[in-house]
Amino acid sequence: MIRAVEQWVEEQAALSKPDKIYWVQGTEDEIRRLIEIGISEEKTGPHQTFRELNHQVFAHSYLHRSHPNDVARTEQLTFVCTPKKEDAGPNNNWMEPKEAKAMVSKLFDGCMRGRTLYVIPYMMGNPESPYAKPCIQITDSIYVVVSMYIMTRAGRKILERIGSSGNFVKGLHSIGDLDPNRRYIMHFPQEGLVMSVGSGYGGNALLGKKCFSLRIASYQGHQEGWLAEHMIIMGVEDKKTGETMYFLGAFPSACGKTNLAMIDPILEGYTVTTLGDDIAWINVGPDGRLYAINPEAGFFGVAPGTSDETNPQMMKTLKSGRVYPTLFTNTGLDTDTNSPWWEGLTDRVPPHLLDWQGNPWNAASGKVVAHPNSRFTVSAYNCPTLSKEFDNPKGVPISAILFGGRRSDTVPLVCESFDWRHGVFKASSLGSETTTAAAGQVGVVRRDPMAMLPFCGYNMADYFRHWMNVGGRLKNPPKIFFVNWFKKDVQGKFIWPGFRDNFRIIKWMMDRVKGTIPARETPIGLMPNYADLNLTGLDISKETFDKLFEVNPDEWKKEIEGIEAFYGQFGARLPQQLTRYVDKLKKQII
Ligand code: SAT
Ligand code: MN
Repeated sequence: MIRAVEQWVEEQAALSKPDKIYWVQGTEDEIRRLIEIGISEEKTGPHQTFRELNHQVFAHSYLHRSHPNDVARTEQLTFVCTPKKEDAGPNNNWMEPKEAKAMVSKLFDGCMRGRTLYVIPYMMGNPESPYAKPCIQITDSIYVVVSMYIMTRAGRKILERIGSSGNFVKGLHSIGDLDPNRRYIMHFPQEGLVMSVGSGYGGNALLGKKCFSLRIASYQGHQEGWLAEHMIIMGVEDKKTGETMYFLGAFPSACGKTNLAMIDPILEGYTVTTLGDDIAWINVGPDGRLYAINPEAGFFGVAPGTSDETNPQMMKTLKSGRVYPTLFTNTGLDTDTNSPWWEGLTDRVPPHLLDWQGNPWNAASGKVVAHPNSRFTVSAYNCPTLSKEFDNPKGVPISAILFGGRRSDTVPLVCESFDWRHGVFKASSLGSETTTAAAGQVGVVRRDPMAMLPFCGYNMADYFRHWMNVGGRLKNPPKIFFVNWFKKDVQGKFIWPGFRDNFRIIKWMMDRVKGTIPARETPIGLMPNYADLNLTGLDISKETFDKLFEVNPDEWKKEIEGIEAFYGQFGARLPQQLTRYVDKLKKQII
């Protein structure tokens, strides 16, 4: 019955030559057994280990320590392999598919000798949803299997959904020997195939995440008329009317995306519900509105900086342990309590800590306790603010899309685009500062369109055109807003308090969506009037407000140069509309 899947698995097993093949069932018993195998591996091997943590502190939680060279995504080793180079675009590393396959196949040849090959049937999205997609991942890592349980809907029942068809996305993964010289993450969008070798890290190894749900899915969305985006999904309920408005939000990393998805509103009368913190699949519904689902079923978030202050809902999520285990990867360990610790978790640094590599830590070393990219992997169903619409097969109707970046100048606190097309122009030229490193050094602005630069599985010029086309099919397009929580004053201090106060901006957007307040027109978009932004309890004078919403011609001159340089690499493939927007802006501002 499941011929196509079995045949593919057999072929991969013939290549990688495992000792055993194990088909993942998806039962709780099974997870427990796999975790136990992982715990015993800790004693025998250096990698892929689980250590049981104190369930009193973080219920049902385990610590995993990775190889020290395998702690993040490796963009330079990530390829999009299309027959023609131009189809991958200047935004991707490219290799010819046959050549790429031949090269990685050598690395897969015999790589699972002495190991078990796990077959994980899984679904991105609720299996009931017409927008969900079935997949098979093969891996030789128990850490990856358990992570996929948490992050996706995994188990044998997905095989029935696939039936005898060959209609599933294929992911072949091996941790290989973890040598960065033999590490490749290869995407074959035309075949719906990912081959990843040499890394056990989330974005490289949980192939349902960035590899499939963004790179392959964005390609499929381009073919099929939908969008796969690097976005949070959140609902804001007005307690008085009981109505909920749904937002999407795209931000490059380190801009507080996960915190926003779980924001605790500073204004009375509203409840925020969470639907997703990383990826959204967006379709045009039968009524001509945009509908979004979260293809994932868990959160893979950065641990450092997460605390009861910055994200109390996430802390509750991590402590819940209700559904599935919770994994901590590369955090430190408080040996007195046998619980994870990371910078920012508590003000008081526990007296006895092991660092993320398991070595005793002392403050004098000047080293970090947790790796800056240490992570938690936790089921979305443990989140107390999870929306009751989370599993709605149709998704939720979207009223507004937010785009954001980290900019110390130029970009105002919030700005509404004139319409969908103008919003696409602004999102396609979105910039964000790389973190401000040494003293005095200003962050470098990197263009990161729609926060998708590392995740778009095809030429971004075509992607911009696709965004324009999707808008053309909408009867009721969402409003598009641009936010920048990170503007700084001359002393280099953040002007806007951020965190919970960001809800004030959300409230302004809600009023704009409802059409209850006017906005001020500027060359770059629509901005709030002082009287319409609820600033009660904040010390924001009219002067400060004006600074937050300033459109400075010198700054914008530089911005336009940056946009033109970025657009230049797409040549004639870039939609002309985009250059027309730049030209218009130039005339108005400079
Ligand atoms: O790529 S991951 O999803 O693992 C984390 C990230 O956003 O960089
Ligand atoms: Mn992400």
